[in-house]
Amino acid sequence: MVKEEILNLLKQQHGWISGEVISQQMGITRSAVWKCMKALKEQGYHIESVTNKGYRLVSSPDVLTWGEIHPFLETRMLGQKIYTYDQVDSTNLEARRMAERGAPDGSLFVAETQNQGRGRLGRSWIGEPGGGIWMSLLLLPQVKPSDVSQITLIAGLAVCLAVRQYSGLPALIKWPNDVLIHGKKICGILTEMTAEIDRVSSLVVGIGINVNIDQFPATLKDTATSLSMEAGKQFARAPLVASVLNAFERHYFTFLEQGITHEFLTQYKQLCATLGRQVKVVKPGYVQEGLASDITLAGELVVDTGQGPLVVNAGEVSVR
Ligand code: BT5
Repeated sequence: MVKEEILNLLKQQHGWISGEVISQQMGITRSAVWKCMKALKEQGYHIESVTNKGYRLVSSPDVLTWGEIHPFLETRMLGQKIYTYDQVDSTNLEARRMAERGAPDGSLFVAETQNQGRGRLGRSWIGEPGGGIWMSLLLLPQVKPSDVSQITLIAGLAVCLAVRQYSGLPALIKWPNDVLIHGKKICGILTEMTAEIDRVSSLVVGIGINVNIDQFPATLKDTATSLSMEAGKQFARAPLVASVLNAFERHYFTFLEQGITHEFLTQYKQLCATLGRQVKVVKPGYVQEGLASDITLAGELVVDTGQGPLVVNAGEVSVR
């Protein structure tokens, strides 16, 4: 924590700050200051130190720590507690484990590498170390299990808005919550809950965003993309994490008070690439084709099949 506070001081200073001043402000010895600077340098911070001048922060590494994410956060709850990992099996699994150990509402779990990254329906999520944002949010809302599909829509819109604002790229949502750029997947979301019959006990929203990845394995190269491939440049990840959380919290708090609003749905539909497209609905033992024509306030997709509208809230939809 002392290290984080020293980092904050360096960031606020925008220039030289003496070891003497830091040690007085923090109430620690000069040698403790030196040790913290050494640890920050080892983490990748470029800090100059000159006798009689002190210390100066030259540049920060692209790390997803509290110190890098927090300055960009405008939230009251989301990300107020951040758990960071170099490596974890899956941030969703870790969030669930930590929920059982009392992690607070809104906690963020973020890892540089997942060795068991998970998609929906037992599929896997592939993400190279440090190439993206692999994170999960723990939410403890007082809602019914049937409300969870709406929170899933909020997550999709939040990522879409954040990616657009941060990168200027034309991100769109594939219902319910994949985010695509030029038809290729840049983000996948896995929402998992533990619930009793009529009440959600905890909800984990796992979000994977491909940021600085320049090559995908052959199996994904036609369907996946990253911000760096689309924009031709690298992006710092921490501000994007914060933008997603900022957008998520705005819509999430409104949802907890009012449910899904017409304003939300209008914005969602404007950014939804699935509407107006021919889709195939695949459920166990059942395949139907039709035109995706609307999204309901409950978050379901309406598909016109020619034999009346089909309302889809689970199962799989693929755009033809
Ligand atoms: C998803 O599932 O898209 C949800 C992915 C959620 C990942 C995050 S990362 C942080 C958190 N912790 C986890 O363990 N998971 C969450 P689904 O719609 O089932 O899509 C999975 C499919 O997407 C795979 O079968 C691949 O075809 C494809 N895929 C895998 N990795 C990808 C990537 N990096 N980019 C784009 N597509 C990918």
